[in-house]
Formats: sequence, structure tokens, C-alpha cells
Amino acid sequence: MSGGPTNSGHGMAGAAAPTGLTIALSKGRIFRETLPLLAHAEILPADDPETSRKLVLDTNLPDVKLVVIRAADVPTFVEYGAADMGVAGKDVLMEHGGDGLYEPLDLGIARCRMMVAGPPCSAPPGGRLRIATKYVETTRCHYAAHGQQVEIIKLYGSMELAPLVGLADRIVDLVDTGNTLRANGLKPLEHIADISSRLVVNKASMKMKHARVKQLIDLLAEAVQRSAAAKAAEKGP
Ligand code: PRT
Ligand code: MG
Repeated sequence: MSGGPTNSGHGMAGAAAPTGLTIALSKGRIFRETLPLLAHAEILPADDPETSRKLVLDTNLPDVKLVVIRAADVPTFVEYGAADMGVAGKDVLMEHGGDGLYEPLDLGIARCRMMVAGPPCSAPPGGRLRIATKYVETTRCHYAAHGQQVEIIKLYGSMELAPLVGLADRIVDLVDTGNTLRANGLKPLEHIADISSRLVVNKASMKMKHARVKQLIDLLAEAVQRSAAAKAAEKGP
């Protein structure tokens, strides 16, 4: 990632190779679910990030590299041109703010819901509601849109614990099966947003490497459509 032309700064293609493509992904569910989509574009990683300690993975294509980073860092790498493209959850993009990058494709993977949750049948507190969350911006916007003043407490994880120990009245977190909430005696109270992962593209790369980037977007879009059609067929009429 170093040794290239000096990082030309915000929005410009920086550390990413001048002709090749660097794609930023996070380990875990996003990597797992992106893999079949990349395979449709004939991009196969040379290493498994779950077992390799490498942060830059080669692929079968000499001009395509994958960088494996924390989910919340993907928009930053892409915005600054350290990666040409990336895959990030809509939850992460809503927190990051979307102006610095393009979001051309909903990949339909890693789906879940952003919810307000809390103890069942808890009386609303006398004063301001206290909300514990890792999603401070999204939470602020949600309550502002409802004209409700709340106190937001930033946490980095284990939000479900906060109401149990009296740190907060409610939490804002992602919910998939609802098992985590149930296991901690909480229930979903309000829906904020449906979440899925999105393809994001650096603005300079979209211009400077347009043909290559467009080709990959089209192949990924085709893979998403096929996967949706296969799921629909599984469900039957
Ligand atoms: O884990 P790490 O701290 O490294 O980073 P991360 O949590 O940001 O990454 P990761 O890999 O856990 O999640 C990546 C992305 O997957 C998120 O940004 C979401 O867009 C998406 N995603 C989809 C989820 C879930 N489903 C999900 N269920 N991310 C997290 N969860 C967690 C949720 O926070 C809660 O703790 O799973 C728990 C709830 O799941 P259920 O099934 O019990 O309801
Ligand atoms: Mg996680």
C-alpha cells in the first residue's frame, strides 16, 4: 500500500494502483457473502482472510487486490482513494455520511434491520430518554425526525447490556434473528431502517478507471439479480 505516488488527498486515487483495482472488504459476514458475487465477476481471492494475517490479498487477476479492514473503516479507505471500491453495510454508510463516495449498487447481502430496542413494558422515564448505541449519528437523526430530545451514550459494542445495568433506557442496534435481544430480555420497539451491504466507489476512480469500474459494477449487478432470482425460485410461487 505504500511506495506509490504521494497520496494526492481527499477524493483522489491515492495508494491504489494507477491502473489496477483495489477493493476494500471487511472480514466475516461481508467477506463471506461478497465472495460469490466476486466469483461471478471471475475474481477469486488467493487467501482466506479468516486464516491469513495478510491485510492485502492477491486474487487470480493480477490487476485486482483486496484489502481486508474493519467494517467501519471501509468508507474512509474508499473516500480517500486508498481503495477504488469497497463493500460496506448501509448502517456504516449512514454513520459515515454519504457525500464523499458513490454508492452505485445494493448488493442485497448481510441484511438486517436497525431498530430501537428496550425492556418490554418499561414505563417511559420522567426526563429525557437515554439511548446507548454505536450509531450516534443515525440515532440523532431518527429522534430529531420525531422531534424528540434524547441523550445519546456512545458505546463500541455489547449495547444490549446497557438497559440491563441501568446505563440507558433503550438501545439502537442491528437486529437479524432477534436472538440477541431475546437472550437479554429486550424487545424491538421501533424500526429505523432496513440494512444491506452496498458497493461504494471512489469518485476519482469512477472517472479515471471508468471502463474497468463500470465493467465490475455491471458484473456484480448481474450476480445480485441472479442470486435474487434463485432465492425467489427457491421460495416457489
Ligand atoms: O465485529 P467488528 O467489530 O469487527 O465490526 P462490525 O460489527 O462492524 O462487523 P461485522 O462483520 O460484525 O458486521 C458487518 C456488517 O454486517 C454490519 O455493518 C451490518 O451491515 C451487517 N450485519 C448484518 C450485521 C448483522 N446482520 C447483525 N446481526 N452486523 C451485526 N449484527 C449483530 C448485531 O449488532 C447484534 O449484536 O448481530 C447481533 C444481532 O443479531 P441477531 O441475529 O441476534 O438479531
Ligand atoms: Mg460485529
